[in-house]
Amino acid sequence: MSQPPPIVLSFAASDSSGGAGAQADILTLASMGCHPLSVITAITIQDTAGVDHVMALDAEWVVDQARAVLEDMPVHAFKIGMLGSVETIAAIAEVISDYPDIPLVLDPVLASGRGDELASGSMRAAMCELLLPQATIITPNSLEARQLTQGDDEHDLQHLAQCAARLLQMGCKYVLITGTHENTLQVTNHLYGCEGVIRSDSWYRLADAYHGSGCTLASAIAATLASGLPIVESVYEAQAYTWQSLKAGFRPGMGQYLPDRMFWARSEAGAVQRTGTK
Ligand code: PXL
Repeated sequence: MSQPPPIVLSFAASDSSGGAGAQADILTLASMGCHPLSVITAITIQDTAGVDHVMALDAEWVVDQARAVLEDMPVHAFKIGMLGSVETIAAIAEVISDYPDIPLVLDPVLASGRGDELASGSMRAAMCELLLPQATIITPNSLEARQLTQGDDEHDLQHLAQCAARLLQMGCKYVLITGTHENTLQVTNHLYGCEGVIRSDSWYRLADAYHGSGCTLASAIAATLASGLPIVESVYEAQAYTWQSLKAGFRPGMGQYLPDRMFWARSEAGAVQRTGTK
């Protein structure tokens, strides 16, 4: 019998467009050969153009979903995305503190691609205080990295290396800052550890704006860590997977493009070869 799939627990909000959030995590994790466990933190009403409403679930419901599956199955990695409320952040922090050996990928979701706020100032503070110190890796884009580190001392923290150093000081082990929002020809992503930059990868800049690219990247890191890859390779493999899913992206509605996380299932090599119908 083949090996059972690694199990990854995603804490995320439902995205009715299927582009980001829990749906993005489930698609990515399944596409990368993992079994996704899904703890819903909030429900959004949204389409491919943006988020209209958010309803956070009671923290108790979030905890009960997590405890039920954690007591039943071995989990090989955690991935945390959009959180819904300060109470939920505190509750999740307490749950995961019981599992210090499970790698944790934290995607600090602050806003949608359209700019809709998805985390208040107090949620941002709670995330930094309670979740960041437990994270194996945090995956902000450059805007989020600046927002998470700004304003708490006299230094100019605009420089991304300084942002990374500050995030590492706050207690996570690694920081991957993505460069989509920087004014550069290619998109360059930097992985930082306590010794400074560990790897930098540049990718051909695709023309379109995608919804759910950050969730895809963070879930892909969780999938590769769950499969046992060391962090440096995990981050590369996850970027390569994400870039391919963006390149295969499609525009199902009137707003943004969505990554196709199942690109391989429709490629010539990966597609099921039909040999005839009965
Ligand atoms: O891409 C960040 C994100 C995460 N989770 C949910 C979202 C978004 C962005 O819109 O809606 C549910």
